[in-house]
Amino acid sequence: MNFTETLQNLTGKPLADCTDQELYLALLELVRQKSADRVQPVTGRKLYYISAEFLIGKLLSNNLINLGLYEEARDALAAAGKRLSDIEEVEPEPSLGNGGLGRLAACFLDSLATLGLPGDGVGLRYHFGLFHQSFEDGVQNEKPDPWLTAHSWAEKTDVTYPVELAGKEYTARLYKLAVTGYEGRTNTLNLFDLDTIDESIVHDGIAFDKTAIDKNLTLFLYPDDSDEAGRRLRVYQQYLMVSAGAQLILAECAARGCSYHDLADYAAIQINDTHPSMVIPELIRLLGEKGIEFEEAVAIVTKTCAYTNHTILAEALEKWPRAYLDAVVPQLMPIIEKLDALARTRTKDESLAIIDKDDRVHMAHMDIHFTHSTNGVAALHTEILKNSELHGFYELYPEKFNNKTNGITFRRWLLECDPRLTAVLEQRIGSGFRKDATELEKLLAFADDETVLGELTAVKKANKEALADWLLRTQKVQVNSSALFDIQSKRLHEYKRQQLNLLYLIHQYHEIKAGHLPAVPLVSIFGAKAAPAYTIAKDIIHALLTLSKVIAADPEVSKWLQVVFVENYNVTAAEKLIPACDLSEQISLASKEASGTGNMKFMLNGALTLGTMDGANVEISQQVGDENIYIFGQTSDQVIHRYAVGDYDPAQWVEGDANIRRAIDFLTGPEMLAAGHTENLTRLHDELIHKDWFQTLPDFNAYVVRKGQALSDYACDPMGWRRKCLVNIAKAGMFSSDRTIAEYDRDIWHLGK
Ligand code: DL6
Repeated sequence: MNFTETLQNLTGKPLADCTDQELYLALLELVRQKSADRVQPVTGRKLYYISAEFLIGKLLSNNLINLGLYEEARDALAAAGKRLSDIEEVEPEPSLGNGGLGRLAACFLDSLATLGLPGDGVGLRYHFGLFHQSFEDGVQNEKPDPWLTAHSWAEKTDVTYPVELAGKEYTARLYKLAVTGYEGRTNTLNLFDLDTIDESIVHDGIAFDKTAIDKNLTLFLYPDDSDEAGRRLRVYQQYLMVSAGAQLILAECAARGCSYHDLADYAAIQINDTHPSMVIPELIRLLGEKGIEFEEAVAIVTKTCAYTNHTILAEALEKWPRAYLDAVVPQLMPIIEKLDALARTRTKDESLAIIDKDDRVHMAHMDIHFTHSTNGVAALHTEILKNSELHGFYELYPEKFNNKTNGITFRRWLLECDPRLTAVLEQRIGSGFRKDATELEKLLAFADDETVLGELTAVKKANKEALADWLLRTQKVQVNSSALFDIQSKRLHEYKRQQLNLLYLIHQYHEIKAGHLPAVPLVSIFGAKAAPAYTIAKDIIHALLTLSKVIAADPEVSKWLQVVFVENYNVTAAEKLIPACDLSEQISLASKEASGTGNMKFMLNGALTLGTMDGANVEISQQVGDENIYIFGQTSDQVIHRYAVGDYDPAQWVEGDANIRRAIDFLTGPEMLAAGHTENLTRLHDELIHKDWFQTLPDFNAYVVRKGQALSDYACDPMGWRRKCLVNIAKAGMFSSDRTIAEYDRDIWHLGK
């Protein structure tokens, strides 16, 4: 049976007579059948990657590519007058993640399955994901982002586990989502939910009764935690995930012959950030129920579990008030107390305790004491953990610390999102890079080949035009596709410094008004969601949207400069933006971005990085060499020193620098106030002058100069620019998540053995 006939069997009618929805469902079913054929038995150790986030994105095209069906499907549909791209649009995107942490988890699942390794995800089946972002009157608005339909990728099972929350028993139901590897095996993403969730309790955007646990528990990822009920709700969610997950792990291992004493021979558990940390005491508790004594259970769990740290931001390292845990998970508190006592026998250093003197439970501390591995996610990040943030732990357990530089799956971030570039690469260097990313280096042989450089230029042009069409269709924004596309897309956070870019744009506005025209017109594109309770982040969004209006209304400036803020930035939007980017903004305050993975995606798609020496930017610059990246700003040592001295006073920078003062004062000047809201703009203005916690101002001038250099290189030396792009693509191989996963397996998991 050929592909058309197979699909027709599923739709029950000629493809030409089907709606896109019917074709989508038929393809979904086909993928299900084909991926089921690739499920393999598990022998030896299997990985369970527990994570609050799995930012999987739309799955149809990714699955078709991984199963080797993409071209056949596209051609069969085209023969019936249908377009696969239209059918892709039918699929709702699950917004089960917030940013890099969740997308990393999704890339890891792809690589595990591609490498043929047994490794499943464990998480929650949020009904409305993070939230859907729209802009109204220049302000971020939040709404639910539903993705669950009658026929979803996540299939309901009969498997349930009891979970006790605040003394009451709830029933966690397992949903399974097939994870297809590229020419690999099929693994599973296990997502837990309650049958009692009531979506109708959500009102006025994303508000709901935070105390109705049976109805609200899995409605949203990261529910607002600005009040106590919200914070407790996060504890409820985390325990549902780890308790159901731990029960699943023990049941699966037992079914394969595990006696529980030998759990570490059957399971490797990776704790992705601190959200799943309670899996440690929960496993100890469950092993106790199986008759295993505390000391032995601790040893088993330590051997089985490993922890990944994804941030040095103290506020993101969770510390739960003991009272919350007493209320929500009283069954765990005696175990956590015993773990705290045990940890205290290993060190007298109070700052390494699990329960501190203010009765807060430090989840990361529990992870480090009671897992066998703690890893950072980029070389610099791991060094900072070892030398400063977690130095005491490093002294206590030097053997536990290791680095695993993040990576991205090239199936989604090259093959799927940039078919034009993929075609050029295949024509020039063959298709080996699909499975062995280091083969991209073969492209270096064409670094001086004007034909190939011309092909790369044509790809970028076509991708920029495609993005321009998409922006027009979805955002009602018209952009000049012959301008330089400069993109900063990532979570909105002060440490990522979208505000630095904002100040640059204001500076450019003034320069253009003064007749100092840039080397090339610039379209500056942003994509970012701000946490609903993060006031300053929302003020930054407002300032950018307001500036965008001010510039658009000024014909003198708008010929040269345009600011576009994409609504509801998600994986689908990223797949449009990244292939079309010329200049990738990676401008976090050095030392604060653990790794970044957007930086890798942009590089792979032939954008040049404008960045600080932070996170994986450091390794990118080592790969491509100084001449193929635009680095600026303070080093992490300088930043850490400035924090340590504690004398940073932004007001002095404002007073001492006319350009900085002009840019900051513009925020509350007449043009902006006429177009925006005084309250938001004034708050941001004051924050920058009086706090500027992430040291925007000391990096301002260096940023302006370096960006000016990039613009002028782009305009004055197009071949030189394209050559740099080629080097970036060729050197991206090290950032494949296949490499990352192979390292985790080699050093931490030892899967299948
Ligand atoms: O490791 C994945 C990703 C890194 O690439 C980012 O640099 C890092 O910010 C992110 N971490 C988090 C955790 N919380 N915070 N902040 O999202 O992890």
